[in-house]
Amino acid sequence: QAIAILDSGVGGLTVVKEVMRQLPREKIIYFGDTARAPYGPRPADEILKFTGQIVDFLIQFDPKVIVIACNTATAAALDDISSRVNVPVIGVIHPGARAAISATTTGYVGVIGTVGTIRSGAYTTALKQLSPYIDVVSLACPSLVPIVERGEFWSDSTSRIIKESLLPMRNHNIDCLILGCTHYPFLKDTIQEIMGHQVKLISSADETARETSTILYNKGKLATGDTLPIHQFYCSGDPLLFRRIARQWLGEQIRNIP
Ligand code: DGN
Repeated sequence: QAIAILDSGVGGLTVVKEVMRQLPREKIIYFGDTARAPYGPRPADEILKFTGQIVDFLIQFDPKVIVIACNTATAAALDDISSRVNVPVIGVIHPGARAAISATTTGYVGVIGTVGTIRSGAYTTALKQLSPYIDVVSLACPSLVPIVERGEFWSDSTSRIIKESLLPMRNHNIDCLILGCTHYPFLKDTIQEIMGHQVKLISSADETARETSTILYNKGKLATGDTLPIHQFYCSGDPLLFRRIARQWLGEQIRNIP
């Protein structure tokens, strides 16, 4: 049985990488809805519908856990999906919020994400549940996902777009910034440079992989055995572009994408 991981596109590969690192024996089946990305600007009911379709596809593989490695889809669909499938479903927002709470020392936390994630207020709710006195500054950065989906991580225009997007966040005295979109770790170095090194960047990938591991452990479902798994990757859009980005991010481990 595999761990099923989904995203609107290539962003969930940031979670895949961390799951591979923490759980190297687990087989992963990934679906990136690259043909319909970005989800960020779409209405919540459409995101719910798309996420449901992907889960219907992944459930055929009889996964032992489903990871919604997309903040936008987590905000719109986690509760609905959890209530209708018989497998544990993990989102990325609570793990991200937990990681930020343990990282902040001043209690001033920034969150960047898609329009859908920021509009949902899901991070503010999750952070305040964990620590009521936390101050949260949220900012939607809709221009960043398309850059990542095109695989343009390092151009001058990419840096300019990131800089312009983050400008309002730089006026706040935050000590950590949640990358509240699984696409953003692809742009981490530039984001870090623009925000300054006093700001700690939080990606939910690490904590999400840990939660996956805990759930599998508690259910007695951690993979055993010595053979390394062969992962499977699916996308709904251009497979060559997907493969290029996945290879760049994950390295040789995905050499055999068909
Ligand atoms: N990776 C998705 C997220 O974490 O929100 C990006 C959503 C999108 O498609 N814009």
